[in-house]
Amino acid sequence: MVENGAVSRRRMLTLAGAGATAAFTSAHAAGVNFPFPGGEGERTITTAFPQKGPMILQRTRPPLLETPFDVFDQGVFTPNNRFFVRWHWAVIPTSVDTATYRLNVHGAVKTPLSLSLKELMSMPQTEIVAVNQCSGNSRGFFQPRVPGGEWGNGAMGNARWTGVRLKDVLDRAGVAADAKVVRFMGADKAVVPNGPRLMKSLAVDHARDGEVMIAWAMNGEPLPLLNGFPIRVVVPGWYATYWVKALIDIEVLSGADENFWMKTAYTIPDTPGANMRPGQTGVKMVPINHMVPRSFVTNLRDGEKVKAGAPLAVRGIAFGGDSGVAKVEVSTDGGKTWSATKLGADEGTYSFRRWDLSLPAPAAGPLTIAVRCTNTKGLVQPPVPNWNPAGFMRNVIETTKVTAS
Ligand SMILES: Nc1nc2c(c(=O)[nH]1)N[C@H]1C(S)=C(S)[C@@H](COP(=O)(O)O)O[C@H]1N2
Ligand SMILES: [Mo]
Repeated sequence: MVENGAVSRRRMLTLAGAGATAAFTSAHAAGVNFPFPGGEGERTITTAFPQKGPMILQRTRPPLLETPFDVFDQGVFTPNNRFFVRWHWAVIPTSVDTATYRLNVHGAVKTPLSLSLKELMSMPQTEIVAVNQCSGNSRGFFQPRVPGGEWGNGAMGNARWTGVRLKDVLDRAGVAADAKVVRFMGADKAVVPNGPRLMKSLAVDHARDGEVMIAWAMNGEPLPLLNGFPIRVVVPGWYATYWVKALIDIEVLSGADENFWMKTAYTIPDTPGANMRPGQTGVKMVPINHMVPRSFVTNLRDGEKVKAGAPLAVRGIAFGGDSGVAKVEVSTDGGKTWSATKLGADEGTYSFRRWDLSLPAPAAGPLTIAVRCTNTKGLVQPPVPNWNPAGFMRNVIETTKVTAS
């Protein structure tokens, strides 16, 4: 698939046609249950979804699949077949005809477009590495609990995205001078009559920043069907809700977008860290937007036994959110002192970054390892978890509790 670092357009279209007709069989869980890391409930590993390896099953219709956390220890790029999956409505594309597929661009533009995949893919190509993270990643850890997909920490993934700049597509259509926002819609549909189809929008200037893109490949391969084949929006540094999959429609609006998915769903308190008190009223809500820094230990799990009296290798991943990773530090004394870790290769501002540290030999007994990331804008992970009713934007300093013996 990769020729001179770029995905071959012809191969993509050929392979994609074949891969995409892989129809769904009804998904059955493989029957391995394990407890939710937060303590409550049980989760199941499934291998029943097309183009996906073992995934944590959150919901079958629509598919909500979480990446098992050990995958993040294997490298900073999340393999396509282990990349998490989230859809809002159950009527999702189960096959795609790449020959007749069209992306329509209309609204406040000079020339409305109806682009075939071939036309889109013959435009100048661009690539970016970026983390796709659900707004509700880690929601299952919120206290008090909140309703929604009870994700652990695996509703995120990092990939190299290949496609075209949204700016180039918009310039081809010629955005009107009075345009305010650019709205995206996918091919999925509501199951209930009048259910609002998922639509998300970005301010025109953001949509035209040259980073926001329409991707047809991730990690050098066509997008898996469940991750938005054949094309999806990629908004580096912003939460995944804007990364509209199976993109078929772009509408340029001259006014604000007041559709359900912008005005009602996916809003956060307009406060530092999107934080408020349970039950607090009169809080101003705004659409969720850019991501915040996070970091995780990936080679040790809560409850694991480690060797006392020998240096302890700790490693993991971090990301800066809407900027790069400036530093990642570890504390084993409850946050009194922090040790700098060694950062791995820089794959780009919006990518996962590997970190490594050799801890001095622990004495026998319990050991709590805390890790925190500071991004290049100077924002650091907070020691206290945030709370909001939708369970969005968790980025508290995470801890891993092990026992040395
Ligand atoms: N068409 C479409 N795109 C969508 C959604 C959806 O329901 N429909 N959900 C969004 C949300 S909330 C998330 S978290 C991401 C998940 O991307 P993934 O399934 O590729 O991991 O897709 C986004 N794009
Ligand atoms: Mo999401």
